[in-house]
Amino acid sequence: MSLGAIPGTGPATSPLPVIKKITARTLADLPVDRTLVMGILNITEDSFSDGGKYTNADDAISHGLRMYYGGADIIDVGGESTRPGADPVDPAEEQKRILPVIKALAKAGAIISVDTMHTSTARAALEAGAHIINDVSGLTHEPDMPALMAETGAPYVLMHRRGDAASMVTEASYTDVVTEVLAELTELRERFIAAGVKPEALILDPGLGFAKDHEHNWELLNALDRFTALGHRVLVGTSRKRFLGALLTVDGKPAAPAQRDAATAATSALAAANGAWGVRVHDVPSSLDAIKVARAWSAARVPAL
Ligand code: PMM
Repeated sequence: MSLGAIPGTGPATSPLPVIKKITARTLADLPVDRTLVMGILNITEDSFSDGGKYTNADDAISHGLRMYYGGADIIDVGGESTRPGADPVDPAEEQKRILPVIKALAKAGAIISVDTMHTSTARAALEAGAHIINDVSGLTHEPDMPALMAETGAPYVLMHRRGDAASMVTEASYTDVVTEVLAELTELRERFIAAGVKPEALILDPGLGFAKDHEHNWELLNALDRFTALGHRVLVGTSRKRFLGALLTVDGKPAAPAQRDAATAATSALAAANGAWGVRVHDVPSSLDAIKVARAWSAARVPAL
């Protein structure tokens, strides 16, 4: 799909000769009465679930628009795989992959987060129309990130991770994973606040699968209330991850990534019921439905006599 074919950005794509007016949305337009759904758009060769599917800009834009018009509140655009063992991507290459896609999606009115560990990419993405920076590095990568976020004031996802893509598997060692992840995130949060970032701009993420084994992920999910108690918005990323594949093992074989969406939707409903601000998912409609169910369920609560 070319840029001109995006509804509202060129001649009408419907039979009616009407040019739909797009008003650029802001974060203030996001719903506040339910958990938000962030649709994943990886423009990478090697992400574990969708690597290689959207490597050209037109395919990536089409998929981003599909998620946006399918109800995604935020589109999370990434140009570097974060899976264990992934090869690093040069920021110039990362920007070549993501900037045209960010510009097109922003023009269509989408709210965009950008999955990057690089300050130069974060800055360029915000200038291209992105709204949120989603940094999975746990500040292990570029120490200038707090200064950039203080300067721009943009919301920032502060995710917990130990080590880097090469070392994080061996760093998944904890005595009490919940207490240790909370303590490490709190320490990182203080570095952002000391640099001048407003607390309300910080979105915390326990970083499921990043230096965590399957049991760690379940324990962290079970303790979401301890993360929300820190007073920040909390984002949760379970989508299609290996711990769900392992849970769904049949005949000794873990379920393939594409067969993990129902389990992902179940975690979205539970995350919503436990106060998550957002869930980051590959399949938007199933998580959106699951969140609506969770919301209807808790809205019907009547005080006990
Ligand atoms: N997981 C992945 C990538 N980015 N960002 C946040 N904030 N939280 C996550 O859990 C997270 C992330 C890995 O999944 P992918 O390879 O399917 O994108």
